[in-house]
Amino acid sequence: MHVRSIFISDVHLGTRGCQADRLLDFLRDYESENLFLVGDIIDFWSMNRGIHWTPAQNTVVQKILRRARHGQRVMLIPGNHDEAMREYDGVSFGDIEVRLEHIHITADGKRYLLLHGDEFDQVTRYHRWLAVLGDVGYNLLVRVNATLSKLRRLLGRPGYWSLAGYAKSRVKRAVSFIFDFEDSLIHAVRERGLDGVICGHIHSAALRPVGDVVYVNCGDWVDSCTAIVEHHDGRLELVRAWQPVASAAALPVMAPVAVSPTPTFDGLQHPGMACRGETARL
Ligand SMILES: [Mn+2]
Repeated sequence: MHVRSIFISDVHLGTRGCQADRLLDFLRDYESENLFLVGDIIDFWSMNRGIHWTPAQNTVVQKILRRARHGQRVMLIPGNHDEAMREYDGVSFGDIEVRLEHIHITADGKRYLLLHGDEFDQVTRYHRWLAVLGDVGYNLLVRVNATLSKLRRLLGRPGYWSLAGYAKSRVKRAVSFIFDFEDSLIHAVRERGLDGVICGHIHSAALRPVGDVVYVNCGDWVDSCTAIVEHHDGRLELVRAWQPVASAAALPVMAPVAVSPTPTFDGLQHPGMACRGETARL
């Protein structure tokens, strides 16, 4: 299919979670005039801790470079996981433009603010250490908790500490975290008199009118495998390249969490599932 623009974010190349094969399928299916990479494309944060780079991930990079070489407009808007690129605002690398943000005008004349969005995430903005901690892993927390429980028993402390209960409270906080994020972006585009925002960061795809503006989130290629496309008439569409198997979908973990597009709480019946740390990276 040929579309006017493709918007993707949060590919997290260099991590085990990156679904490069799915992305390749998607890129094979969709040709476009514009390709906007809306942040966290290469995950330098996690590569500091070890690189997981597959042939498919290589191919993703090659395909993107190839598109740029063949006259498609390719723009990279750095996110927080590839923030090293932020120093190069306005610079073009070969055929790829780097911009901190950009205003995209759709074929029907609507003006959308393009940005990754982490600057609207109060956790990564003001508590970087907390975001990094959350990123390093909930698994560790779970292990610590197991040890603590043993200690509690050894010390004969009464009471039961429920991991499921704890996880549920985290989910509530995660959901309100997403609302806060969306609210502040909606507020920002309204203030700037734009028609909408296209962002990423929270790994929760959306395409939703909110009053007079449109909130659009590209989602991610770690869990939900989603992209936004703009058709030749300017209409935006949320494309789901792959539907994850029901409740095996991402469970929210530490504060800055990944929540599947429509958060389902079923998995919380099984506390063990909350140990999946792989999808907990924003
Ligand atoms: Mn991010």
